[in-house]
Amino acid sequence: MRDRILKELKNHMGDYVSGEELSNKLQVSRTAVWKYINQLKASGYVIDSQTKKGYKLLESPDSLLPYEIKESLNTDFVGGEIKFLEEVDSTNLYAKRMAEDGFSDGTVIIADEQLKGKGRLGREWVSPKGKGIWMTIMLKPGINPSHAAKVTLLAACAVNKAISETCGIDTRIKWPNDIVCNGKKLCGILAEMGAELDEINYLIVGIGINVNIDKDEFPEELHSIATSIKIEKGMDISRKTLVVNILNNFEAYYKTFLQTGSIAGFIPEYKEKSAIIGKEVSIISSTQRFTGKVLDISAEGQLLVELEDGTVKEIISGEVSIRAKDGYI
Ligand code: BT5
Repeated sequence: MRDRILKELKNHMGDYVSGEELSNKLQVSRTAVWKYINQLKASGYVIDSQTKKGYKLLESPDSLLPYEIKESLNTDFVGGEIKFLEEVDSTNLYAKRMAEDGFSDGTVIIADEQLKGKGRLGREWVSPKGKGIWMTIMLKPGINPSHAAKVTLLAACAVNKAISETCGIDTRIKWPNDIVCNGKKLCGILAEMGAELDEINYLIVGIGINVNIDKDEFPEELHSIATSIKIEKGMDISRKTLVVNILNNFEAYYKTFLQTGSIAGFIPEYKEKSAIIGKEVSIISSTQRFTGKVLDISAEGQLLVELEDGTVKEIISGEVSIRAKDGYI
């Protein structure tokens, strides 16, 4: 309902719309209209209220309310349903709970703040209020679980393209799931699934992007490894525009993957934007740490690393963390 009221206010941009008209059109009481108007004000919308005239929208914030996003979206099914939460533990956890009850393919969960944002392997993802894009795309790909990791790679490609096109900064992909800028992490992607042995029931792709975070707003321990679009660009960026471009790009890439059953077509772009090809890296798995030189990324998305003894090791997405020998990357 909040979304429908926002839509009406935008349709009457520059004019007042009376509480009575809203209440008749949307079939809710005038008290309910007043309540939703107050919610919009609390989210940063500047709305003038006059007893005789009604409500007039004066200013919109950089809000991620579904209506704001849908208005500019150009997709068939990604973002067909959007759930916006002011606050959540984690959009991935929320999506998993929601998946149990069924969902439509392409549903997007977006939160303004995450209290327990998740990284890989139980790590934490810092997600301050109103400063980033913390969102999860819920999918029903009907593919074998062994192909799930490919969706992380195609998501990284799509998000990387959206960030550099929208913000005009040179971002790179650090295999498999990070987007970095000037050697620091700007975005992390966490894909998780619920599956039978031979088929995925649901695949959720969590995307975390540091958008308008200032340096001193990161916790101390992230100062040397994290950055934001604002830090790199030197100005605030519209989260809404970026979300729209990500969803548009993601759907295009994902459809190609479903049609061809392969990510081979994206690998040249992925490699061109890679932050690590040709670099000496440390590879850290749960059981060991070794160093090597990144030679290539295969058509299937595996990392090919030449070890010090000259042997070439194929690494599958998800099993390791990578650091440059002398820093983050
Ligand atoms: C990731 O994990 O990079 C995946 C992050 C996915 C976050 C999204 S937000 C929406 C959705 N809902 C969730 O709950 N999660 C997803 P990993 O590669 O494990 O990196 C985690 C590490 O990055 C942490 O241990 C920190 O060192 C660092 N880190 C934490 N918060 C960060 C931030 N905001 N920016 C940069 N680095 C961060």
